[in-house]
Amino acid sequence: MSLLDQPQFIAHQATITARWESALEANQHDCVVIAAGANQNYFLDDQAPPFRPNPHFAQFFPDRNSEHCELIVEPGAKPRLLFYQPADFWHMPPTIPDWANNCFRVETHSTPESLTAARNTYVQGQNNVAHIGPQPAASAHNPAALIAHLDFLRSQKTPFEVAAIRQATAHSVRGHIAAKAAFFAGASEYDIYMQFLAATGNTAGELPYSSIVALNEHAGVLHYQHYDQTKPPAHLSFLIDAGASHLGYASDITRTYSSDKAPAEFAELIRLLDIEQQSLIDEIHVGQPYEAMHANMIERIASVLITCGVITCGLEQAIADQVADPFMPHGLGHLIGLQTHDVGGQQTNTAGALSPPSTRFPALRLTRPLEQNSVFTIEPGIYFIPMLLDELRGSSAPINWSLVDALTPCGGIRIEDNIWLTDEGAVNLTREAFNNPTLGQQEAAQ
Ligand SMILES: [Mn+2]
Repeated sequence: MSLLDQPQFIAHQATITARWESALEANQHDCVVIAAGANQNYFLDDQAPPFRPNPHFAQFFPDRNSEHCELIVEPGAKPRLLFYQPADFWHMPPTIPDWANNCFRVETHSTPESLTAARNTYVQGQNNVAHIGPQPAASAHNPAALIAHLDFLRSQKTPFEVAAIRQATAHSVRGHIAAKAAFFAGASEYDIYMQFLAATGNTAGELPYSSIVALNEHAGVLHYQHYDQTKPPAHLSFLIDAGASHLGYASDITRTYSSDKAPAEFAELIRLLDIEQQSLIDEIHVGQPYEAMHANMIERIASVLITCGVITCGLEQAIADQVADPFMPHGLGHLIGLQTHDVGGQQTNTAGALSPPSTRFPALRLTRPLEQNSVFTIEPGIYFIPMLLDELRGSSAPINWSLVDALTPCGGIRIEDNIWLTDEGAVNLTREAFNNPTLGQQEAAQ
């Protein structure tokens, strides 16, 4: 049964409606118009990328077939859905899903003009109407204070949202299993990507972010963006950072593999990083400051690099001198949900106060203490990036350069899981799916 037909979806609607009501009250808006938005063509072209609705709209209406639709949320009343259903023989016009009638007062419009006229009638006489959406609006367009309020609350996932992320994780894990097999069969990056995509059940346009499919030294490019159709002379290493989506919710998963052609130290680094990542996840609890976890992971990485002979001094000195920092130039993780890098990660309250990361970890997207029912990634990495490491060559840095040179053709390592934090501790949604890859298949078929 689809998640949208389950009682938890009705409960989700009630929760987010209540959030909007409190946010509207706190910011003195009588009501809000939330527009799904409309696609924009490429410059001088009649083609557009796949449509992604305004995430504030998608949280109520998790269906991409919602271009030009609008919601009106007004405290004390069932939200109103103005559904856009054009008479169009070029495209398949969207139909109102059955579940929508349980959640909204639904009405259909066949032209944008009729929809706009109806909306203006409904909000007439209301004070300080907020409009949230990509297209310009007459009044209170995307008020920052209102959006900050909602962004802060978005970190707390409803049971429906956790279930959707769980399904998205299951889809992605099926792709990862197919991709791993393709790597060990000697496929090109392009062919591995195709195997990944086919196994997820997503179209490319539904993926939450561009998959990173990197062989050998390409694994050392943090956001490597190509899919090489040529097989490399040898398959040393494989890094895949690729998620899938379900009902608009994202998963974000990374795995790294070593072949027997890579130096033995590379496989050992993967094995030890995996142990440290899981050990860190075991310690996660509500209230923990995320930046402290990042610092803790850097210490663990220093220890791993010493064990494998990359760092040549003792642990105390490696920590004091921050020797491991250039091997992990990225953040430990981020919130995830309707957006791959979900909003509010550096916010400390509904008023929009920010806590930026320290200058030592500028790439960290998540700095607020971890809360119950948040979903976030834990994704440590060990990279051999010449641009970063070459700055240290010739210095007294305690680094075994000949080993670095031997490992650089393997690029780098990242291991990324999606974590749901409950009052009883961390639930690792990603490991759960790898342990049961048929999870979510029934849902995917719908
Ligand atoms: Mn990530």
